Amino acid sequence: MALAGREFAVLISAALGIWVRDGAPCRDGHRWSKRTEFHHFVHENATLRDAPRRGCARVACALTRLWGASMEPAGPTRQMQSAGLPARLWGTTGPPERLPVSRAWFGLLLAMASAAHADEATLHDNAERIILETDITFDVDDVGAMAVLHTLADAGHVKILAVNYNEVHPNGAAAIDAINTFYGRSDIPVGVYRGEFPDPDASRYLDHVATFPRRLTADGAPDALDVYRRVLGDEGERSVTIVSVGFLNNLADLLRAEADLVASKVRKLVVMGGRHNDGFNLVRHGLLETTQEVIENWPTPLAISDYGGRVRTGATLADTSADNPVREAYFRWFGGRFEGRSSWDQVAVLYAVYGAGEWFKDVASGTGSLRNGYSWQLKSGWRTYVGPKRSEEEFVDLIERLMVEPPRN
Ligand SMILES: [Ca+2]
Repeated sequence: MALAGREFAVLISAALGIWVRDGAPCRDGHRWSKRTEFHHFVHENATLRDAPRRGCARVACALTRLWGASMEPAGPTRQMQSAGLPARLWGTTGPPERLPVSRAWFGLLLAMASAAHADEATLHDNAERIILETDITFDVDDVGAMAVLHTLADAGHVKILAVNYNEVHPNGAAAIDAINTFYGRSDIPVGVYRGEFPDPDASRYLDHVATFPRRLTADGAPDALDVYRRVLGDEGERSVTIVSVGFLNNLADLLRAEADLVASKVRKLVVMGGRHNDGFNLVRHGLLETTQEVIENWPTPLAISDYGGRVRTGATLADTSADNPVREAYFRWFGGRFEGRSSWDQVAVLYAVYGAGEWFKDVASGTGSLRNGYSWQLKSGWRTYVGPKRSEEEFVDLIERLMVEPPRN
């Protein structure tokens, strides 16, 4: 990279320093500073409020990462890539070292010359393609999981293909659609379960969230199986990750009807449920045998995730805007105040997007079991269990930030 010589870089830095001035407001409330928060600008590339600068930052981020791998193998860029997470997710571990200024400024120059905006489709080329299965009704961490997914979609790390609902509350699909709409994605398909479902749960928040702007009517959502057929049919071979943070009834229907479609299009399934003797997602509403059927026969790798009970998040939603349905859900769930709630579902979503790495490890020895005595052997690349690699405090910080980040658009 002889062209990115020091003198040239200093010259460009000076020019860009005038354009992207110190103190420019970022969406997360920070002020950008060339000296102290360069990483904040380049790698937290969706934070600047100003759209042209934000677009340039995204392109610069990609260029810097591309060059960073070859120019400085041991540098912080490599560390970020191995983590697989945006810099904002480093949380309480502190920011990484600042990037070499010459390299990063040179990236900015080319970004300005080539494009003012990064196209969303381009951002999604390498994004994890996710379908969320949620029982968003009783507990509120499903809402937090949706917020996390949307923020990661804003960062270009996720493409949300569909959200399917496996409970039967009449306002469940409407509330899901209201959350999607708040984040600017009212086009996401929402499918619902329409089979037998004994003892459905009441909800403290769905009726309230459903009053927020949305596209769907309360009973206008298609069957979840139809959504799976259509969405999976359009996707590439073994390209889709399904993350279930609720019951497995929709997935059992899918498996019975379209096993070949699952085997060909799904890459992995992540299930939020207890590894041993689960008492909620894997057993309630008469679904214990259904759960066994899915775990026994699912034709792709399947990971069980049950971490997050003491990772309490959502309290700082109080500081977000009143038009935020995620804020409303947590407010109603706590009976008119803001507190932190367990984050089982957000953790499962994070693992679904990033897999084993800086934050998680795959446990592939031992067993898992259900309350009916069925047990399965853990095996690398087939049936695994999600183990956390960071502290509860680090998970709280990470998830809290992702949940309160305002929508990009
Ligand atoms: Ca849930």
